[in-house]
Amino acid sequence: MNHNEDGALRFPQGFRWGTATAAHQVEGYNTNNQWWAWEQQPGRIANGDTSGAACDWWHNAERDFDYMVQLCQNAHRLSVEWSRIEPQEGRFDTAALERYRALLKALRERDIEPMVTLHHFTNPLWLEEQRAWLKADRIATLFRRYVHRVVAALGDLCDLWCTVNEPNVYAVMSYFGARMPPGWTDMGAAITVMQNLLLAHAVAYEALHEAQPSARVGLAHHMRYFQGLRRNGLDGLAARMISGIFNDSVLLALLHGRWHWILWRGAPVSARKLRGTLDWIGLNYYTRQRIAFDHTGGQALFSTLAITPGAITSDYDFGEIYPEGMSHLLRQLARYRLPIFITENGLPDHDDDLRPMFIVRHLRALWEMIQLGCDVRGYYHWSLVDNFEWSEGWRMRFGLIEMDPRTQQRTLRQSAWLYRDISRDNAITEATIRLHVPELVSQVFPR
Ligand code: IFM
Repeated sequence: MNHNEDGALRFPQGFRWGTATAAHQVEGYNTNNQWWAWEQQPGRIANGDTSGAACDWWHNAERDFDYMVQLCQNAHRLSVEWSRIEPQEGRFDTAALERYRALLKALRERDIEPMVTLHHFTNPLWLEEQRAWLKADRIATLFRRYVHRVVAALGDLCDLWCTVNEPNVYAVMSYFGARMPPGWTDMGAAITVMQNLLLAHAVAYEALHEAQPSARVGLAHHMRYFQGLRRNGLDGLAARMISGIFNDSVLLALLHGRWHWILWRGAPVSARKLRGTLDWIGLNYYTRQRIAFDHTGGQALFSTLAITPGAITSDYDFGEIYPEGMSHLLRQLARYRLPIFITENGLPDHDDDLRPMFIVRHLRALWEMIQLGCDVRGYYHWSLVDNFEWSEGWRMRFGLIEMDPRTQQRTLRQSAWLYRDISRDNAITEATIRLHVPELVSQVFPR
């Protein structure tokens, strides 16, 4: 066990402590993508919010990079915005690539290792208008060319790449759940888009390795810990089916080279071509998801999403706080014997009354899994600073740092200091827990 004499829970040397963000959520005025257009339509975003200036990173991300230093972070996951880099089909904007170079340099100067995500929910308008994610050959060609340009421009500053963020969330929410543009409710389209996202991942994997032999390429996979709501066979069965589709289909394709039954029909290539295209696995973990069987059809496939009765949930019932779910999923991922990053983990909690407990309990669980042999290399908290939360607009506050989008004023939340202390010590110490969350001392350090 990685304890010190003082009983501190130590993380492996070189462990990455960071935060994660996405271009559209922080940069501001990304007017050339499908999300900007969607935000202008009445009724799409809670409270009629728009991303607007977001966190003003396009002009001044460096202000928040300085906070990362103050908070002892040594890693940051950010994304690059395709609609800035290729504003028109085939026309690449060198000024935009220069700005990304400046951002990566600014991180490096601060000893913060960047992880760059290439696709995080947004598409250039021209690409969206072509419905390119529904066309395998088209998207493979376009994504390959875009990735080649990005790695050519940024490859000397970054070798840790995340191809696609949450392919399952993007496919389902955009093409079936109608919560993201184009707002469809077409299960067939969602399946096609999911297949094509996995194909695009594999294409990017190849392109990145061609251009940069040292590249370390992975994908950020959103997994929920699915469980039946009631102790009856049918809820359990429904939970297993949904878990197979939402969680396992990605792993099945990229690690086993097999299409899940739901993705098999009409697949653009043999899944064998996708096999072996992960150098590491990224886990975005937020919550446990209960599933209730519904013989009338439910939300989909005879299943309805539910929350454990009486569970502690974060703002707007975003999700139940359940760190044990992350441990279960890590146990599953560890079987693949690849390095793992927690590429996202966090909660919306405006008044920060739950976040300190959330962080400590998840990091305690993570530490335990590392002791059991899980090769977890880093943890990226979602997020550094309050940012534009898609269809929830500005009402869901995920930041360690509070940010008022009207004034850009930042205020560090208590949990920022807690996370700072853990990152600084590369350990959870009793002193840190006593200082920030004394009520958890006996849970974190049972005698
Ligand atoms: O804000 C999002 C992020 O863009 C993708 N993963 C989940 C986060 C919180 O909902």
